[in-house]
Amino acid sequence: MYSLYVITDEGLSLGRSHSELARLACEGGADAIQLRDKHMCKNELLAAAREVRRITSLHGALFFVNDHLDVAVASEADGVHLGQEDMRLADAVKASGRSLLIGISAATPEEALEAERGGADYVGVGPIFGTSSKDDAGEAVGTERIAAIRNVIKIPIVAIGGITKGNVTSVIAAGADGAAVISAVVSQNNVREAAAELKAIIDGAVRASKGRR
Ligand code: TZP
Ligand code: MG
Repeated sequence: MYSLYVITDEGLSLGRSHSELARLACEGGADAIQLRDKHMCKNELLAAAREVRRITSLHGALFFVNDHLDVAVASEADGVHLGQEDMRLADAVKASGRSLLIGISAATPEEALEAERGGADYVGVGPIFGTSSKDDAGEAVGTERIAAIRNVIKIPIVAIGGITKGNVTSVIAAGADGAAVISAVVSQNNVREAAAELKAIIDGAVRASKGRR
């Protein structure tokens, strides 16, 4: 459900739009797309969200809106992704009338447990590795943090931050259910192929980790 989760960011996309990125990533096999835009006004964001909704529906991929619950509802997204400084989970659960999936960024086992208890559908854990895609991402927490969080929660863990073809296997082996990426897909010349390669590696790593359990 969350094995390859691609976050669209037009600032890192070599000029490609959210909807183009979503189409190419879905063609490459992305399971979920998150629309992330810190610059657009609400109306522009909603228009982009409606396009990404149409594309993700065609491909059977989940669609999340970053930060904006109202845009998620208005575009009929599957869910919203909220950071620790965004609308609080309890308020989001109430405001969405339980009609949206809710993902929460959690950097520590405490935050992850609080998210699970509050009804979150998954947690985004990171930054696992160093990243220049988010200015305020903070210190890399390493794959050990995934294992520590896996020990205390049951809901899916989507690891994020600096994840590439070269290190994604270690993230899944540590207990993540999937990986969320910007640059490893969105900034590549061939977005479709980058998504397909990453997806194949993740699926192989998930099969291997299930075999070990
Ligand atoms: N949240 C934590 S790290 C990050 C976000 C949005 C950026 C991930 O981008 P990349 O290019 O996959 O490191
Ligand atoms: Mg946010």
